[in-house]
Amino acid sequence: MLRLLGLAPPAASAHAAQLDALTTWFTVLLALLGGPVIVLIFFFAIRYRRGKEVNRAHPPNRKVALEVSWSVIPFLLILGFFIVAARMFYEIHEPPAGAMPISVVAKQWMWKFQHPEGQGEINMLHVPTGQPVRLTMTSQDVIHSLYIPALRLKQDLLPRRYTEMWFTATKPGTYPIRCAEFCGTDHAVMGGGLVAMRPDEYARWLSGQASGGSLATAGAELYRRLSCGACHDAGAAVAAPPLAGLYGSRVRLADGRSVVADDQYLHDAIVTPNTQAVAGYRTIMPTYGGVIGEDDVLKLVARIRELKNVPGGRQ
Ligand code: HEC
Ligand SMILES: [Cu+2]
Repeated sequence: MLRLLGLAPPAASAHAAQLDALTTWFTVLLALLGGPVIVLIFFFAIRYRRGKEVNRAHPPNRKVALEVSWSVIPFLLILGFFIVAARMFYEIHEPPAGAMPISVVAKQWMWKFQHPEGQGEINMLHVPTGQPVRLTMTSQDVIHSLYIPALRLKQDLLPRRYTEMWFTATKPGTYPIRCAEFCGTDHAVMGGGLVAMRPDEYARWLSGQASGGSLATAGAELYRRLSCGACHDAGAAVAAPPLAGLYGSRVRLADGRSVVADDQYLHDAIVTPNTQAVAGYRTIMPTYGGVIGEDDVLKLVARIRELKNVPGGRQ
């Protein structure tokens, strides 16, 4: 209905359609509940205005059942909406297993998208329809916010933090992408497009794009170039924890905390190692924060994630 009235952008995901329905019906409910009150305010204001000859006696007139009903029924109706809305909220924060991972790095003033097979894009994001897509996002500089109105989705991208967002595009087409967080001089032109394509077209598009190998392959290459192995490989002269089997395991830190090695942990271990040194090691790992960009960190993280199942790794 919102779309028919021209009040909403096109809806290109199941979530968008659901959210529009929720908004529409909630508006209808509020109009039904609030409308009579407003009408009565005007009615009484005019009927009982000063100087008007009218019966102002106000005999007590209690109808308990009526009073209870007009409190309880709206309460239950609104509670129903709350439950539906809360379920949708959780759904959009739980990417399904097997969603296609795409990484996003924002910087003043562009979006860099990286497909799992390594194809990179600037400002345009091509995705297949009918396939859940999970975006892992971070920022190279200030806070940005990835806003795709046609998906009714918006999520901030924070420097040094990974945030996530997922969707399944349902309708092929090109939809605008905007930055929804003021981020500097050219914020207004920081945008782009989401191109939803039929899966066969997407496959054709993808195979026509240059790829430097998957993220993890690029990460392995970086690992070599930055000589991480000089400390971390078996038999290195320096004592550093082995990275095989690290992802998803529990790590005991020098300050006594015990944390799970997830993407964010690996990110921080590389960018600011001294904030979370591993127990039992000297803090000699170089800080890579100012040395490599967030897109390179994502590659290293992808590589270390891949080392999860290497035999002989830690538990
Ligand atoms: C000079 C030696 C050295 C180099 C080079 C080095 N590291 Fe480290 N790294 C360490 C040491 C020592 C630790 C454990 C102490 C700490 O956490 O600071 C560590 C910890 C880590 C951890 C956390 C490990 C765990 O068990 O939780 C990760 C992940 C990591 N390094 C990744 C890398 C990557 C990726 C590179 C290359 C970009 C790299 N390191 C380069 C010495 C090094
Ligand atoms: Cu921005």
